[in-house]
Amino acid sequence: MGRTGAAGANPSGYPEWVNAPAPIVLDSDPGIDDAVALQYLLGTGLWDLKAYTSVGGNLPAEGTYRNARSLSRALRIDADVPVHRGAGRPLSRLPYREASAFHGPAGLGNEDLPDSTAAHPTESSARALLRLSREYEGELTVCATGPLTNVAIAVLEDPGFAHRVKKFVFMGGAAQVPGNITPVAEFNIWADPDAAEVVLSSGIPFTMVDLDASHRWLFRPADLAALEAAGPGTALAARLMRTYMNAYTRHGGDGTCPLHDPLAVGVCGDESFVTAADGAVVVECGSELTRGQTVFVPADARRIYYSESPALTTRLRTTGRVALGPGPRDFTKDFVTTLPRRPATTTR
Ligand SMILES: [Ca+2]
Repeated sequence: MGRTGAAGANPSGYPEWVNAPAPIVLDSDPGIDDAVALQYLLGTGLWDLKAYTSVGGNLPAEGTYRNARSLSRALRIDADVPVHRGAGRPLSRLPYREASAFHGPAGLGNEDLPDSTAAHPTESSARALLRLSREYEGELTVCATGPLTNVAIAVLEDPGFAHRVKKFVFMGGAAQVPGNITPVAEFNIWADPDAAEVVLSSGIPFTMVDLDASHRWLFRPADLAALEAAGPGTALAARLMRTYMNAYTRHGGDGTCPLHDPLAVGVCGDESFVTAADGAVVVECGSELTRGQTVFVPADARRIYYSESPALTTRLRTTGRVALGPGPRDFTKDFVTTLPRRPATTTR
């Protein structure tokens, strides 16, 4: 499978292999910000996208699969990158509740994009993740921008998955700030908290790109104007972002919107878009009141918290990187300048 990043001359002068795009899977529930996250990923030129695995979340699984296929066509990767159908429901909860208030009735604003003509793979999203973790053992980055159901199924089916993945970056959770679906829970984690706990206790080398960081990298009217001025290749992204900004405004926003899912993709390549710390994240699965809350326990605080609980003391040894705010590198600027490098087409 060929590289899917931006092609062209290597300006660094280094041999091609020095900057060879690295294997990645994007696991996603498109979704407006998932859609622009895919375009951003392709625009960076950093990645060789091995599969686009869909998962239910913003819509039921059939809807996100359909949207993932049409986005792969719009970005002209459908001949090279397989799109897989994801889990139909959370691990042990009622079906996903759609988020049409933010993403529009079919998940992509008012767009009606044509379907890809690619064959439908029989392999599920979780199976594709498992296979690719073996084919690219120690090299594969997995980026998740929806509920963690597919990733959890992969872990449950083969716990070795967690140790074959080089890096797992996901958009979800709220470490030290309020939630966005309940006072304490972020949507992706709330949608399937049991899956999130399976993944975050698995030993997978994770980075949590949470609301602490994503609510700080905002997309503003001037950024929308820049996308609109960048030509037909970003017209789809501009329409989607306009819809998304309007939804945030209707829900009490100030005319800006966060770049949740693109930020997770950005952090796959460069952690300096966020400020992060080491620590454990434990997901609340037992309570209806605090369902999906992500309790962040800093690595250097583990000795003082929960010392009376052997089970929690053991659980807290499983740590990763947790975003606590924006980093020194300007993500919004990188997002706006990167998207035009990978034009999308909406023609039938
Ligand atoms: Ca998403």
